[in-house]
Amino acid sequence: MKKIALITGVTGQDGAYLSQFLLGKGYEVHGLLRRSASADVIDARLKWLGIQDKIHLHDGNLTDLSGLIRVIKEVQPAEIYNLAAQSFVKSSWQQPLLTGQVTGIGAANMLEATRIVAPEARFYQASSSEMYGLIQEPVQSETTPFYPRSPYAAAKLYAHWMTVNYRESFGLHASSGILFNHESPLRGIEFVTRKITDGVARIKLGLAETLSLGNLDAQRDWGHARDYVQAMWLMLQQDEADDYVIATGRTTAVRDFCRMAFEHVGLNLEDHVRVDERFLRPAEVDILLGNPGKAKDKLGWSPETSLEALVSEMVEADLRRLSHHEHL
Ligand code: NAP
Ligand code: G4F
Repeated sequence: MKKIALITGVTGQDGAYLSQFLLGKGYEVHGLLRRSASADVIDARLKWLGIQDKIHLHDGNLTDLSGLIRVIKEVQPAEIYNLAAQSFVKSSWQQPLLTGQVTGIGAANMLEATRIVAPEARFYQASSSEMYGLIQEPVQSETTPFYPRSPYAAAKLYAHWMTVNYRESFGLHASSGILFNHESPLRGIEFVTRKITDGVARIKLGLAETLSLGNLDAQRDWGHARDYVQAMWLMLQQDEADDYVIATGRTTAVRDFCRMAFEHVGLNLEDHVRVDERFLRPAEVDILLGNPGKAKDKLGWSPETSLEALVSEMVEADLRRLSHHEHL
């Protein structure tokens, strides 16, 4: 009998890599798909990985509890990965209530649907290092106090505590992964790493001359999404549910990520990068740096991809994509 997994956010970066990983482990993978008028492009990431025909897709939306109950009832999953969210921090100031409804209440809907229909299922919540916000300790771990700095982070914090609460109140096997930034060639183009690697590829190919960015001094602990989805799975294989920081333990400024990407194609960032205040945020998270010690000790997890390898994989993928007019 194949183990059955249900993934919300299956069309996103992590959903695609997690699907690929679970298929490799012999799982039957089901995904929640929100209806879109652009149905032809919505599964672009699954197509990019060549797995679109192997996933069972179900119509549903995180804001629609009755639909979630229906899908969980139909699928009867052993493992549920709640990855769906309005995940772009900058947009959360423009759409604070929608972000709360999807990223916060949406997670509560998933927990509630699980409790009602599949209380034996193991549940993963995609928590975020953004919850640390205005950092209270120089290196953040599972015991560092939170200080959210955006509507997105506040919504994630609610979802995080609801996950802890459902574990403690109802005995759900519900774990929360506090993931630091993770990137890949499948990262959305609006996030800074992919914006940079796409911009560098365009400049290299003569399709653009400049790249406009916001705060170049912000620092992030960047890993590879392919490594991070393995940690999600490992959390659900433990006897006891728990919360884990997933990070590399190395932090890098946006400026230095950018420099590495330009140097990869033999160009200088100073010749091409412009600072545009449209990309600044009302409140910034200046620096994030995670301590993945607990994940290493208890899950046996460590990141495998260096930042250098990540930058080079992303730039090469964007060069290829633009040269072959591929959509993503
Ligand atoms: P992503 O690429 O933005 O994917 C988000 C997914 O959520 C997409 O599949 C999207 O569907 C879906 N979604 C959005 N609103 C929905 C709704 N109302 N109902 C159902 N589905 C909805 O995000 P990601 O980078 O893969 O991240 C996965 C999760 O981890 C997110 O919860 C994110 O907040 C969290 N996280 C990410 C990072 C990171 O560095 N990547 C770090 C910490 C936590 P469409 O394709 O239709 O838009
Ligand atoms: O790539 P970002 O948009 O990611 P951010 O805000 O750190 O959020 C991501 O990671 C979180 C985990 O910590 C996730 F929870 C969340 O869902 C998302 O995946 O921005 C990174 C940094 C910021 O400090 C931003 O101000 O880059 C800075 N930045 C500078 N110029 C820019 C730009 N960010 C974007 N998106 N675009 C710019 O032009």
